[in-house]
Amino acid sequence: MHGALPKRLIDSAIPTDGPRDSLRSLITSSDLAFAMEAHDGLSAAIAQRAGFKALWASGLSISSCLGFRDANEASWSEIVDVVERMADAADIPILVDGDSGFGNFNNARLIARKLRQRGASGVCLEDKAFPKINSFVGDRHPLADIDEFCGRLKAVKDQVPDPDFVLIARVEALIAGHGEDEALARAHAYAEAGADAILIHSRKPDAEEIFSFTLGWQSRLPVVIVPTKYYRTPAAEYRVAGISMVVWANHSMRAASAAMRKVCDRIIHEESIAGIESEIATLDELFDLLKYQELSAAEERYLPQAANGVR
Ligand code: SPV
Ligand code: MG
Repeated sequence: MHGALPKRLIDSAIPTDGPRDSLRSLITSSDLAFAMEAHDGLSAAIAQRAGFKALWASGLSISSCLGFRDANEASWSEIVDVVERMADAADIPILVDGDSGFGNFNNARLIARKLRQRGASGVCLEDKAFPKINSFVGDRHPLADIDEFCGRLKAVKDQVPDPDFVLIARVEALIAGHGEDEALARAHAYAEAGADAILIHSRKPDAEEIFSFTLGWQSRLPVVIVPTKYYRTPAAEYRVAGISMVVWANHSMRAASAAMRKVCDRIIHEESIAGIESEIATLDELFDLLKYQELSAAEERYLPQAANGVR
């Protein structure tokens, strides 16, 4: 099913290949959907080329690539700028990790509006205070007051009423060690506040607490998960549990980091780039991903022959 495309996607600098599923249709469909992490234009283009139908603009990955820690060290405007590069380089919907909203209701609604303007199809807000710290770091994960967090969600909904912009409420109760009852109570409150879906996060090595949550939740709203720590669970089990979307949250960034480390180690030791040439992306592959052929075609069409160096 093809939903209406956000205007920004239609205006994308690089011509699109045709209509895409909207983020809302991916999340509400009965099929399990997958969102692939991206952190810049190139990783977005690669994920689209691989066949992913949605992107996760990961706070951890974007921060890491900017040399920041995932602790709100990157500013909201830096995140928005990266999302814009992703939206220009790929024309599949982008779900943005909005952390805890960069402050109170006012900051949350501002970043949501800016993300929408710059090409995002949705934002995920987590029920923590500002500044947050990545959910896998340490044990101190104080949760936001439920009513105050509901205010953030309502403010985003009021500020961006666009039905093509999806608001996901991320429940961190399991991460903070408060258990399933607290997680369910929070998820119900966020549904009342207008969230379109719930992201339930866990850092256990298996998916048991996720499946227990989905049993209690009874599909009141679509459920999104991030199986970074319980990575051995097969996707088939998520289908059985009625989960709507799986986010592969940081794997392009971690793959790039490992590849860069290896190539740097090789080059410094070998004092040569000859040995790694066959192991890295060719320049033609990059030119293809970023559609250089479109630029050549555009030059033919728009650039006077003389200005093009042709006499
Ligand atoms: C991210 O990708 O930044 C996330 C997911 O928020 S996690 O790192 O699992 O918290
Ligand atoms: Mg994050």
